[in-house]
Amino acid sequence: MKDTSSTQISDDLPDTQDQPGASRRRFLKTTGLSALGAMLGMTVPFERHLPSGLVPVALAQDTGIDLMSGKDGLTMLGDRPLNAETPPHLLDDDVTPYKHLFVRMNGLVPQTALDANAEGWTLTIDGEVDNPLTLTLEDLKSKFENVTSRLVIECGGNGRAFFQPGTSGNQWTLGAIGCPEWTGVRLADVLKEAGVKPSAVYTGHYGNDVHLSGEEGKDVISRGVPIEKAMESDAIIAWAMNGEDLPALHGFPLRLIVPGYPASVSQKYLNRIWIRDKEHDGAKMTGDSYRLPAYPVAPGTEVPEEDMVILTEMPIKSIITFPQTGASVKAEAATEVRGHAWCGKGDVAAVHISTDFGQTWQEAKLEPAPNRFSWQRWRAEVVLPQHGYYEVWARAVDQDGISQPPVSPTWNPQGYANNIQHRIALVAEA
Ligand SMILES: Nc1nc2c(c(=O)[nH]1)N[C@H]1C(S)=C(S)[C@@H](COP(=O)(O)O)O[C@H]1N2
Ligand SMILES: [Mo]
Repeated sequence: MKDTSSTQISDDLPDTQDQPGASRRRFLKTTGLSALGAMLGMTVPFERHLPSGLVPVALAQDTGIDLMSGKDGLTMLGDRPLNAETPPHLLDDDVTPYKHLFVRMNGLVPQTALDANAEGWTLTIDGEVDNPLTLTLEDLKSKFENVTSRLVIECGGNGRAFFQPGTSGNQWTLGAIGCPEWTGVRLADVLKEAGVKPSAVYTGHYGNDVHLSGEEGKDVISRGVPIEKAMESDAIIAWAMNGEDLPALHGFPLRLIVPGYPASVSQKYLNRIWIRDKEHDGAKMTGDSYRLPAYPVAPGTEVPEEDMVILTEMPIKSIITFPQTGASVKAEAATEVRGHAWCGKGDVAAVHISTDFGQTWQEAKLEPAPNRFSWQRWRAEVVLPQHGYYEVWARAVDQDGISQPPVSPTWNPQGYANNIQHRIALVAEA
């Protein structure tokens, strides 16, 4: 696995444009040195000695430290933008609490969110609709049925670290995933109120987070989904997570949750949904971003852009959340193993586990989902026959009989949708 300690690149492309060094250089080129002083609000006497490529600490939103203060046990992948994942054993809760929810920022947390200031916030629905809408939070809360559901968000790049050869972007292992409880209104209800025209093809989502370059009005990320997906009843426009206002890191005051798809479509800091008459072409919607080759390719292949297709449904997947990998258990005694399973198509069909490196499998007990697109709890009892080293492997199966591979699935240039089986180590004591 690659060294992740200095990962600062985007989850999207080897797009140097999004690296701090590049933005700093562009910043110097386009705005001149005195702008740095203006941004810091004071003169910078040794400005000429600031090495090119180094972002001044005061501008780096290294408030990363402060921003992470309510988080517990997450692994930092980078602080500009802020990215952190959760070790599997901290994802044991049925409903992921704030402290254990991964963070994926493509840009900087907007000031409105840092200040928890929703005053005057509106959500605009425009484009291919009969009645464009501009809704306040109050409008949303009062004019549409309120719904609460547990919905998985999983980064499209979760599992990227396991691909060989490695692909660029955040080296997520297993923990860019969570299943909090969201409260809001159905996206479909709001779109119906706006009156979607027959010409509608795609949604385009916008938020007010700040581009790493600091350039105003430059979109950080603007993705969308086919209009048919948006009109399903599962997607919600949420203002609360686990019964409280959305936290700054997770989209205050409003975000989309479009379950089943990579979480990049679940726009945080949501202020506009533009209904398009063609596939949306916003930031990180085109090129290689969140796209897979249309056909299987050999690892390391360069794939022409026109052969890349948008990643939609996330594959079947599971994690083992208990015991923690490396734990000691008693040989010849029943040991509980448990975790969660989820699938971009909806419900999971089954979970199997193995303690003999995949020679034999036993079926785990799988609980029904409280609602579609929640993850599902599974449990199994294993008996390890004698003292020694074991591994527990877990594999979930989807409604079509498709399961998780024991090694990374088909390689793709940006390292998306890796649903390799999760394995933990167990030591059985006599
Ligand atoms: N406005 C905005 N929305 C965004 C992003 C972002 O950078 N800005 N990142 C997306 C990506 S790539 C992911 S994986 C999820 C992460 O959600 P979380 O940080 O709440 O866990 O938010 C999505 N929505
Ligand atoms: Mo993501």
